[in-house]
Amino acid sequence: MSGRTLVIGDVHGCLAELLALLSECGHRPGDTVVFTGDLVAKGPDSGGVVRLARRLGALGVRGNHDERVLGWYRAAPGERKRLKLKPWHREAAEQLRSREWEYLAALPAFLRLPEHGALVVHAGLVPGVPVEAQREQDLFNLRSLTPAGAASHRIEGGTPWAKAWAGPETVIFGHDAVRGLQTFPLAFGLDTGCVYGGRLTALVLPERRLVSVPALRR
Ligand SMILES: [Mn+2]
Repeated sequence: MSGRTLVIGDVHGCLAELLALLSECGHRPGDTVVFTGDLVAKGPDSGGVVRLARRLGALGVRGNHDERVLGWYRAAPGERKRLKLKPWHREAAEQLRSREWEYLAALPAFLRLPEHGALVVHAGLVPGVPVEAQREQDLFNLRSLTPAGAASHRIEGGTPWAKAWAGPETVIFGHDAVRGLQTFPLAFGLDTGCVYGGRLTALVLPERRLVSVPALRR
């Protein structure tokens, strides 16, 4: 029997909850773990999360917070001070060592899981636009479509982009902790706000079963 694929929403340095979720899923050798991005920042142990992801050989995509922290990594030492990182980005950057940086930097902006007819992105896709032609800023930040059909990174004044997604792939994404779990026939939003005291959620493929664990702190 071939292994399963566990797609996991925004971890944000919540290592203890990630370990609990893997256990709750019955994670075993042969399973493929995939992250929807924002592995780091805001939570307590970004370094531990990336170390575990690397050790598991996990796949995944970069999120907007991963990008912010990677911006510091990619900058020349003399430019770093001028980036004015937020404290939670600086703290994450201080927790990463070279192998973890390399792992995070190598994550793509989108990932196809052809065996599941699925596509993983951190935030979203503008319906009707091929993934290769999407703007990176939308892949990392999209939340809504305005009534005129424009991409919006906000919640207010728009509807979830995933509601308008007509395939053909099933898209699995994170990023929208305010809306929380989103389940549409062809799109699953898995950011259930663990770092804000919500839950950490996985979608188990091929059976499309949702598994989640509560945050350990508020
Ligand atoms: Mn995000």
